[in-house]
This record gives sequence, structure tokens and C-alpha cells, in this order.
Amino acid sequence: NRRAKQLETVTLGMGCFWGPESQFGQYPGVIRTQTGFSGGTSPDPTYRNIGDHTEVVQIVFDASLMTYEDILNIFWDSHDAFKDRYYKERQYISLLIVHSTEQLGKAEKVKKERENRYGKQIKTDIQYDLPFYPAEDRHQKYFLKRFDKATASLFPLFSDHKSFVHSTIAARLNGFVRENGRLDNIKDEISDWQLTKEAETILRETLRDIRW
Ligand code: MHO
Repeated sequence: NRRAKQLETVTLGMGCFWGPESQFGQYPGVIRTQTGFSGGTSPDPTYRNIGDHTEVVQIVFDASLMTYEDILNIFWDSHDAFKDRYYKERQYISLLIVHSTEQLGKAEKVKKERENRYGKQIKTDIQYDLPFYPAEDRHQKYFLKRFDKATASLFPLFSDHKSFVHSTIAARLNGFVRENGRLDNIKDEISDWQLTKEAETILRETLRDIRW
């Protein structure tokens, strides 16, 4: 795989962050996913002390495989951004953090196209490059961690919990356990991940253990 990667970050609030982390984890253009909090002003947000922040998923994607517009369309297709009010103040609002003026321009354009298509105003709160605070470990790769055996065999492949969370493998499997993504596609990708033979064997066994 000699293609030059073009890494870009996107930060999305679309309800409880467990779901979107799993959903976006399936796409071959997605390199890494992480849950967290953003969009507010209160210092050091946590799940129990979220203040005026919103649950978000932060995604690093490869723009040579998937465009920012693709991500925006998946984002707006996958939650109701036409509502004025959301359950629990700002915790579950529709939020888009843009990380560059280029992203802002594209976001405005896609938003307008969709508003014309649906004849309704999109209420997504669009903010410029606000800080992202990672959520607690237990909220990272939440659905994958429901599979005790799979998690136990994957953990030793990583030096620490953070590198597990940041891995493409964990992102894909966290999608896969929720029926996001296909087993064949993941198997095809495994050789791109430059794993050791041992790690590859563990991963193939883990895949066999989960979902069925
Ligand atoms: N426990 C909540 C949502 C969790 S999400 C991390 C529920 O299932 O209603 O906000």
C-alpha cells in the first residue's frame, strides 16, 4: 500500500457517542476513532460532569479514500439535525466542529444543499476548531468491549489502552460487532495493517469469535 495518506480530522456530535464511533469505524477511509466531549466552555469535562459540552466522536480519515463531504453526508443522514431541542441540554445536540476554513466552506455548502433538498433548516451547531477532550476509557470502543473474549485477546497486541483505542483494528471491530461493515472487507484489509504473523493470527481468530 504505497499511496500517500492525506490525514484529516473531523469532530461530530450526533447523540450518544457510542453509536457514531461504531458506525464510522467501518469505513476503509477511517483510520482512527475516539469518543469525547467538545463544543462547550466548562473546564475538564467528564461523562458525569459534562457541563456545557456535547458528546462527540473524533475521526481521523484518509482524504485520498473518502472525502470530507462523504463524512458530512453520513453525519447528516444518521441523526435528526432539524430539531430545535434535544434531550439533556447540550449533551446530545447536533454539533459539527470544523478544523479549517476549508472544512467550514464545505460544511456550509453541503448544509445548504441538504436544506434545499429537504426544504427545512438544519439546526446543527457549527463551531470553529474548539478543543476536544477524550472521554474516559470505558467509553472508548464501547461496543467492542462488550465482547470480553475478543477484547482480552486484542489488548496484548497493544502497548497500552490508548494505542488500542487509536488503532484502526479496534475501530473496524467496534463497527463490526454492531453489524457496521463486512467481515470480507476487514479480512481484505488485514494485510495492509502490517501486523506480525502472530498478531494477524490472533486477529483472524478474534473475528471468528465475535458476532456469530
Ligand atoms: N446510557 C445512556 C446513553 C449513553 S451515551 C454514552 C442511554 O443508553 O440512554 O450517552
